This record gives sequence, C-alpha cells and structure tokens, in this order.
Amino acid sequence: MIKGFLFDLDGVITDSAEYHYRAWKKLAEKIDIKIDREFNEQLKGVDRMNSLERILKYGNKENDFTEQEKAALAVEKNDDYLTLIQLITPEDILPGIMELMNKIKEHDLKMGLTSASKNAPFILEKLGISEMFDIVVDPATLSKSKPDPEIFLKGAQLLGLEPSQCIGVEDAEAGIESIRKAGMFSVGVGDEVSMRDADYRVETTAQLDFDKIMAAAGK
Ligand code: B16
Ligand code: MG
Repeated sequence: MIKGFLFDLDGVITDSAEYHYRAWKKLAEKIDIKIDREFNEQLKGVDRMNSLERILKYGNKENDFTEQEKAALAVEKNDDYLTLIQLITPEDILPGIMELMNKIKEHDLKMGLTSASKNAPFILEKLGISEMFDIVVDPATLSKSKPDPEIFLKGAQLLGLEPSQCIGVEDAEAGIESIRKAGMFSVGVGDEVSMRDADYRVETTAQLDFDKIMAAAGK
C-alpha cells in the first residue's frame, strides 16, 4: 500500500532545471565547450561535480584541469545559478504540482524531497512550500549520485516507510533509474524517449493526477 511520495525538485516542482542549463552553458562556453539541450538531458539529476565531469568529457577536456581548477569552475557555475534562482517566487511552482501535493496531504500520505541539489532548501523557501515536506534528504549526506538508488532509499528511510510503500516522481533519466533500483513505483515527467523506463509517464506536470497515479501504482 502506498504511504508516501518522494519528489525530485528541479524540473518537477519548479523549472530550475532551465537555470541549471543556462548556468552550465555559460560556463562551458567560457572553456570552449558548446553544449545543447539534448546533451543537457544527461546532466539532469546528476550532482554538480559529476555534471562538470560530463561536460569536460563531452568537450574532450577531461584532462585539461586540475582538481582545484575544477572546484573553481563548479563554484563559478553555482554563483551564476544562485543569481538566477534569487528571482524564484511561488508563481514558479509548475502547473499541477500544488494540486497533487494538496491531494497527497488530504489523503494523509507522507511527502519527502529527494533532490540532488544542495540549493534545494533555499528553492523550497522561495517557492513557499518548505513546510509541506515531512523530510528533505540532504545530498551532502550521500555517497552516490543518481542513478544510484541511495537518495530514494534514504528518503523512504527518513519517512519511516518501506521503498515499496513510496512513489518517486522524476524528470531525469538518472532519476527514474534511481527510483526503479530503489524498488519504488516511478512517475516520469517528460517525453517518451527520456522517460521510457518510467512505470507511469506524463508529458507535463499539468497532467499529474493523484487518482490516476494511485490507480497505476495499484494503491
Ligand atoms: P546543485 P534534482 C539536480 O537536482 C539537478 O537536476 C542537476 O542538474 C544539478 O546538477 C544537481 O541537482 C545539483 O544541483 O548544483 O544545486 O547542488 O533534479 O535532483 O532536483
Ligand atoms: Mg530533476
């Protein structure tokens, strides 16, 4: 029986995925690497340092920087990202998300946040929805990035639930893999190709419907 939902943040609750893309694109251009939206799909859900490594590899520059230089590049990207997310307001909650979260609360189910982003608590504050979450997994406490299941397993544990009692909601390929490996029912938001492994898929968050999701998960 389903007793809780675990939500990804970027690309599911709000479109901060777009800000990550813009900040990475700017940084990549500075070091002569051109990235596009198609490549960006591979960065979604992947933590900061691993995202940088993927960009460097994509530009054949994986051996061009020292660890210290890489750390500085990651800081530069994050500073840009922080500037972009200052402007987030409750109006930036994606369509359908408040309705879904309200239904979850009405049914007395638990709710947790399983975002790889170290900036997630700040964004929840900006969106005005921090208090809706029973738990927020701190990615700094994890040893492995999505697609490893660690973050979703930790989320279930903090909620006091078995993984099989949880539904995970994601927009990233790495995130869906993480949910599935954790042994949870996965809800994917996105196109058919990137969400091909999701147990249940919607094209956009506006189509997220509590009753349909629960029916698909077999309650
Ligand atoms: P930060 P999610 C992920 O968040 C993003 O999808 C990914 O693009 C980003 O690199 C990662 O968080 C780390 O974010 O640099 O803010 O710590 O999708 O898991 O909510
Ligand atoms: Mg995401």
